[in-house]
Amino acid sequence: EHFRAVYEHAYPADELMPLTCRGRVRGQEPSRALTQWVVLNKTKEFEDAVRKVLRDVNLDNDVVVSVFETNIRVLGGLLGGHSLAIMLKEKGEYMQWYNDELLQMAKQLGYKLLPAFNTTSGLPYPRINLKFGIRKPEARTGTETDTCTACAGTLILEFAALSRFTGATIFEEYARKALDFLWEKRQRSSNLVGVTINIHTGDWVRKDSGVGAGIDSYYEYLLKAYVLLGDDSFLERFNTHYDAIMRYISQPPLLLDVHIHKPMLNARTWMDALLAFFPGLQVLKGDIRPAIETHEMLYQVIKKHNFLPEAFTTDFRVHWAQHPLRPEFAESTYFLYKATGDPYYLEVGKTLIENLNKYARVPCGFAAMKDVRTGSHEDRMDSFFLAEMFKYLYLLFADKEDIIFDIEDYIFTTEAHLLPLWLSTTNQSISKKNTTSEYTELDDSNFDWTCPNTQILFPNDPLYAQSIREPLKNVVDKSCPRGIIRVEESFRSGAKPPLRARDFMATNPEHLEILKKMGVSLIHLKDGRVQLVQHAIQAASSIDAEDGLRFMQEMIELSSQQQKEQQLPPRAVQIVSHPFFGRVVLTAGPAQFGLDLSKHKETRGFVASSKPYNGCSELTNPEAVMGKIALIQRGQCMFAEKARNIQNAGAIGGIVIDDNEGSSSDTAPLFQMAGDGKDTDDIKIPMLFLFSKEGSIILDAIREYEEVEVLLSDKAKDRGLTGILLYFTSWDSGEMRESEPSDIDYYYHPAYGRPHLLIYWRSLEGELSFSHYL
Ligand code: DMJ
Repeated sequence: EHFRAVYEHAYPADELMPLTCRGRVRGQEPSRALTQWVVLNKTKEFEDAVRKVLRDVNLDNDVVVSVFETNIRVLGGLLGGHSLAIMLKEKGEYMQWYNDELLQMAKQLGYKLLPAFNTTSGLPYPRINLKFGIRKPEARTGTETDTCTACAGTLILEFAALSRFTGATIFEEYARKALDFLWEKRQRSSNLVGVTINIHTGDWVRKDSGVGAGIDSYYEYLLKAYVLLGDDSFLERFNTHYDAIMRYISQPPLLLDVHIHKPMLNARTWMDALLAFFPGLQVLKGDIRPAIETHEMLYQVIKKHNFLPEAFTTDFRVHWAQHPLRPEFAESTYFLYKATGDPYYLEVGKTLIENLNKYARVPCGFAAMKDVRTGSHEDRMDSFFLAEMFKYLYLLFADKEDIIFDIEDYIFTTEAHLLPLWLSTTNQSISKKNTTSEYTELDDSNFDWTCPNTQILFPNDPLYAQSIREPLKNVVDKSCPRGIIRVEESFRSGAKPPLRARDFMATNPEHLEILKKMGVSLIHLKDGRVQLVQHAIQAASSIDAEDGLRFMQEMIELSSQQQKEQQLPPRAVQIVSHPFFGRVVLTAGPAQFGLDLSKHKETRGFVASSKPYNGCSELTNPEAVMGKIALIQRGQCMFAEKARNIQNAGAIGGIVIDDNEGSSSDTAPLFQMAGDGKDTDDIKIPMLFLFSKEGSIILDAIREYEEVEVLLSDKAKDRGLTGILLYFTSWDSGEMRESEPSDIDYYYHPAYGRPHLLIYWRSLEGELSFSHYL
């Protein structure tokens, strides 16, 4: 019925807008939901749908698309359609006219994606223009430097299938090269990967690591590439990562992001909905126990909020309230049911369907939830709802006889398209990289429940899964703060925590151990500060939980005291030269020494980088900074020393740029650059501090325009504009919503001939989904 609704109201647009009963168009891309017809045993409808795709689809549109999404949704859809078309043709009744047309279209699309791989690393650019490719001015893309790990690591199934179906080896080669590069770049001591990576240098841009947004399907594709292609190196890589995931990220029943360099430290206190696919992957791996535990925890979150919120905290409160009808939980439910045969999972499926009907169903389809708390809707129904959610829910309840082919002969792509396993023995001409030497034997205690098949794993013990779920029965409800009265009493009694806030050092392993016991997690922020969060549920005992609360109380008092001492009005660095003309104003921190900009006239001048860049010794390029505002990097010596060195070289001011990659005034409070404890009256020039994100705007501007003039002042000078107000609109939903400041990157692009700033807003999946021209 709902497939028909899509055709009736939306076709040939990409997706249905279920509230307004219209089609959502981004380009005439092929239907992304072909395979469903066959799975649902609607063979005739499948045949019609294929004909429509062949008749109406044009792949040569001037549209910038995500390489990742186009691969998993469009290329995967075409290949899945082709796989089932040839299966049906062979059966002799349907699709007799079919002559590999979908495959030809897939090949055409594959070639269109290849220019994205033109990087030294072999990692693809995140986006490509289907008509103009990349980097040409008309392409409007190709300036990106970063991509997400999943974006670069979720290609091998579709690309290898394309190569093996067609004999054109290039696709599989490119996908393998990207995977090889990611594997090389894994953090060697933790064996984890970060969320985003620079496609040119291979440096990790976001060094947090989990199994959800931005990484998820990289892991999925390593294991599935082994299944589809039979190449041991993929399994070895997967097992190495899996061991690291189970060691650091899996904190049953939670899966919590950590830092790749400091994997014992949590990077967040919330989880995202995308990680709900992980129990399903664990089933494929054969590690059933943690799969049951995490799935059970997620199910309780769903029962509490009706849907899995886009993100939820470790005490199961809503963190991001949207729910775009994501299918991951249904996917895991299906695989767990297959593995255990426990009818409990049918009940789970029933609840999912009831909630969808009750809260998301609208006359034209199912609408995404804008806010699971209020039940409000968004006018969108993503293609994954049909491609994945419907398929997994149908398959959960389907008997073997309901499906006209043997689903065990296929592997599900991340978008639930089906690729035949016989591809493993077809056109195997791709040379495999020998990684065996790098593979070290693992402690396989994590794999106790490993089993090589997805048949019913515990036929003789139907209560097995239940016995694992039982202790977790109330995990979500239990997480509400407990023992408040007792804690207050013990506060009154004046008891002290085992570690005093004023003594705490984030680098002391013993302190970290105590923190862990008290249920306090340490989160390293991008700007180098640390954030502490306590969850009583994670403490070793209720006494430890109380100690944790006392410690946090002390910490709050201590930091509010420190903040009072540090409060300062921000200063500004304004770029005034062509083509910015004062429109870019960067928030800056003042110094406790040098010219006080709040009392004196602002300082205006061209900028020049000092040599050495840290400004910690006499400058070797005084002629370059003379009469200019010197740029100096933070670190290695006192701020005052830097100021003296640039002043001696003749600079009229200085800007210190943070050496902490990714720091920004959006996310970190400004601070005052302190003196060196001595008399700093000799420093006469003004000094300002910029976090790295703001600093790189100036550095990028120098790279592109060479001559960059700035104004250092106590506030932005009015040049017709008092500042820049930005609204971020979701490409997908058209809705305005707040994005996290750290999700925003700034780029200058000279190719358009007029001054502007591109701002990319990363979606949850790490996709660069929006740009704005000023
Ligand atoms: C799907 O498009 C894919 O499963 C992808 O790997 C991540 N999640 C979305 C749906 O939520």
